[in-house]
Amino acid sequence: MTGKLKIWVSRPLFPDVLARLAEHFDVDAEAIERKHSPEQVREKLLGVDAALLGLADRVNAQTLEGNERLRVVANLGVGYNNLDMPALTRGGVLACNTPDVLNESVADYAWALMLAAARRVGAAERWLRAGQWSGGMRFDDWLGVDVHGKTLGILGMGRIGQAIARRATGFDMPVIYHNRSRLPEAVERESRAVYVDKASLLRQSDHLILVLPYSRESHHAVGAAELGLMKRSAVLVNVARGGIVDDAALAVALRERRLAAAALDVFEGEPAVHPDLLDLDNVVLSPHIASASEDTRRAMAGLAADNVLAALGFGPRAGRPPTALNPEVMARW
Ligand code: 8YV
Repeated sequence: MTGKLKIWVSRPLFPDVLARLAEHFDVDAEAIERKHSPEQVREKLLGVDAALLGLADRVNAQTLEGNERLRVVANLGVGYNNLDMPALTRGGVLACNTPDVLNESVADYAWALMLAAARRVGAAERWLRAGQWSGGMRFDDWLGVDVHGKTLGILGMGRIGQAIARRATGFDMPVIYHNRSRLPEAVERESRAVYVDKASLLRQSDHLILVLPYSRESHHAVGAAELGLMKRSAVLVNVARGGIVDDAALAVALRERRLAAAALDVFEGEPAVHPDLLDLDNVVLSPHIASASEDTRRAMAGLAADNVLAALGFGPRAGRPPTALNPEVMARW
């Protein structure tokens, strides 16, 4: 026992962030990316004071069982549906996430996916790489769906949704949104977004981007019935969480051309992808990388480290972790 606090970092991370942590902690950092079972998470957490976690690592009553030592878990992400907040709060464990620093990059990527799906970028590239262009191309081949001038719908209008909406100005797109609660008028004005009920959003959107948090209530928020309300020419984009879309129902709608195209960055049960989606050419698939720009991933890792260090009394913000979800637990330490 060195007397130093211990931290588990469950995903490979930037060396300079690990070095910062190592000034105050014994760092147990995973060198390779892998999925941990609940038993492995429990075992790791038993031996540490803090953890920096990937979103695949679930922390709940089971993984906290018998743990008297753990003080802080910091998620490498804004979403924290992997954390059972009541269980953490009961156990006196502080939870932190990385809001805001990723808003603009995730919004950029949502647009990238929307444009790629609408204009068939992935399928066209696969066709070209397969050497098929040499056989010629008809004037009416590769027809996609326009983006400019169409109605952009956003389901879930938090800070990322608002960043997505702001980008619509340059594309001359009216924006409609649905959210659990309506935004204050000033925010609506700034985002140029008009509130509609969910059914109207589904019916009127030419391009619909999902960016709502995952919860029991948002599970399969877009399933067969909701897809049935959408235009046949519509494009659906999910940068939120797998499980918000019923991927099996989506595959059927795409195969039957009841929806023009989709783009998914997240999947129910990822890294597994529903096999029916893999067979389709009118869906763009990407491996949960909406926040993965150099600057943003560095900012996320830095913020997660800031939270842990501050929570445990180090650095300029000692005692005041910048983005804690349940700061009230610190009074019980
Ligand atoms: C992931 C995300 O954190 O922030 C979130 O909630 O889903 C992403 O930014 C990131 O892809 C690492 O898994």
